[in-house]
Amino acid sequence: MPTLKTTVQDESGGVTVYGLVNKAVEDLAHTVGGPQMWAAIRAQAQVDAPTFIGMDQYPDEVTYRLVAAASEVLQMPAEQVLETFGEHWVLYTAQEGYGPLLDLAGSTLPGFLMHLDAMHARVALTLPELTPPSFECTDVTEHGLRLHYRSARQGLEPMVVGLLRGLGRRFGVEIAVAHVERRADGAAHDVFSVTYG
Ligand code: 1MF
Repeated sequence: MPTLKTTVQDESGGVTVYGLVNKAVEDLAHTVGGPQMWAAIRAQAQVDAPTFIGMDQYPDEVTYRLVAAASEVLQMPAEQVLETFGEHWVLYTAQEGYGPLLDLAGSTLPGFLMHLDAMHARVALTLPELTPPSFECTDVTEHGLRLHYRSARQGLEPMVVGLLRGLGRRFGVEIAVAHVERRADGAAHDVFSVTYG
């Protein structure tokens, strides 16, 4: 018998995400418009719980609903919500006790990006249900690299742009990002050309 839960899981491809991600969305809503903004987004997304537990897992579908709701409430494209969220994630996790984890991954933008898969592997040791994306760097020079993004999740490419902007701020470098190959257009995976300096 199809319960609500199975329906939700079917729609999200069975993928779940740690509540920390939804808490970061909540934190961003508070930053942008205070508790009223979060209440409006939560209502639009039909999320009943007032908040999330960081170490609990939720269907991805809840997060996608929050992004769609934020897009409605803020009258801004979902792509822009995702990009803003990616940038906020870097700031938020640094504030929420994951600064040392981020420090460990590297002290320069290219160094950090080259260690991202190792960082996720480290997190996954204690959080086996983590579904981390993979970020592979090729064509690395002093001024740029190609970032190959592979994920079990779909539609989050704008978030990668935001993550890169957040990292640019973290490391105090100017960055430019171009999305040069798209899985949505039939490419094997998404590729970003990143320049920095
Ligand atoms: O599957 C997951 O639950 C999951 C959660 C977060 C998978 C990945 C991530 C992090 N990632 C989000 C975008 C994913 C897009 C995709 O799936 O295609 C961002 C990765 C990232 C990129 C650039 C710079 C920093 C990044 O992340 C740093 C990071 C990654 C994971 C955590 C913290 C910082 C993390 C820590 C604890 C977690 C979950 C994730 O769970 C908790 C939380 C509280 C208590 C116990 C466990």
